[in-house]
Amino acid sequence: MQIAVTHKDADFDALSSIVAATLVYPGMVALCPNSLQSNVQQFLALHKTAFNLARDFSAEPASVRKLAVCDCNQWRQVEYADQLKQCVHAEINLWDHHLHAGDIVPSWSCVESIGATVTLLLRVIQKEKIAVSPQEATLFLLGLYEDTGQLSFDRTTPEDVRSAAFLLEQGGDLGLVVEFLHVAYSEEQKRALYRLMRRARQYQINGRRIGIGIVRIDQHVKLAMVVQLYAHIIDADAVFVVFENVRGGFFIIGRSKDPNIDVRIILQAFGGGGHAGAGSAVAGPEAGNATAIREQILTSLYRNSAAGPVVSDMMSFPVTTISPDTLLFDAETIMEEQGIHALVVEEQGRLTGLISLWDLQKLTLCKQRNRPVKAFMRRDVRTIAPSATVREAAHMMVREDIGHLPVVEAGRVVGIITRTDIVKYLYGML
Ligand SMILES: [Mn+2]
Repeated sequence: MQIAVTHKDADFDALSSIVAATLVYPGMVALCPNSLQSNVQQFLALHKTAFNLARDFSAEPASVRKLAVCDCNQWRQVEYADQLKQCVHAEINLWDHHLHAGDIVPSWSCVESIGATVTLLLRVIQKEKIAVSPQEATLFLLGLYEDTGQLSFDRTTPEDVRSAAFLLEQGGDLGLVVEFLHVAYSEEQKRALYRLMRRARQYQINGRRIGIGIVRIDQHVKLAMVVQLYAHIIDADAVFVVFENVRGGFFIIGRSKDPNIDVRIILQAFGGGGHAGAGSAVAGPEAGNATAIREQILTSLYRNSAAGPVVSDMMSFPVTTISPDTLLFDAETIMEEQGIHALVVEEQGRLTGLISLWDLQKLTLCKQRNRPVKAFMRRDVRTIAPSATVREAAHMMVREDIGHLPVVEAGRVVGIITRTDIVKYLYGML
């Protein structure tokens, strides 16, 4: 007897992984958890017979030779954990993309930082040329798309994307994938979202936009989707929502799309877990009140979200400056000679304007170039402090569509940061 198991409240990656395990290990049975996420449940209602799933654990524990544990590494997350632990003759193979150590001790494991657990199993399926039916391909695609945010999340790897291509070749149906990934929000979810939008506060922490909300709930609601949508609407780098139930318990959900904000580390303080990008924690009344939890999250965010490089690390220095009386013709010559695209205009050591090559190129008549810079320069120049993060500079440039930001400290221009610097930063070339 060989069994594939996964975590309770199974999502598509969990279900995909145990079904894929039955392909990788001939003779293995996938033990489907009783608790499934609602869209997984709807998908299975339609595809009940397409997969070889066992719905309850009926094997004699001593007869189990192999256990493939997929997409989780903690016994408390696995249904039938008590019976499974009695499978003393079973060799445990662990397939997972959660890197923190759990209490399930495998004799063999394939644990990697990758978008979806199913990608790890698909590696074997492709290598061994194991046949995949269109229904299986559709399910695997759902797992892959759900866990990678349709191949957009930070931890998505080139191999995840290649696996998606492979699954399409096997007849995976994108129409079904889209249908089951986007399930309609229930009335309760909508109410929770309205309440969250009204109550949540936004913070700027080390140049990042963080939303933190406290919401009281009086009934069972699938909250992860609500938090996801909230994060999307406010365009936050990270969000944390403390849900408080009538019995004084707390359910905290965190989401982050910033590689420097690790949700798992922040929620560990409340006994939670998950990924760097998504996690949750359940806390009892001993955690205090919701406001105290919010304060603790904020403290932890200030401490744990690395500020990243600052403007002074990458600004150009020294800055070539000209006076407002410099002729435009001369300004253009200076830029050409120095290979720069903008000049800072200063008068008695004070920033008074900025002129860019782009501005000059708009002047078509030659005689206009005999006029002083002050006739054409921009006077409403946005500046940034040397201690600001490069991220803040990037936001400002994108928001205001500007190519050059003079770096100003105590009223003096100490450097300049350009669009090219920002692009280099965004692409990690520094
Ligand atoms: Mn997963």
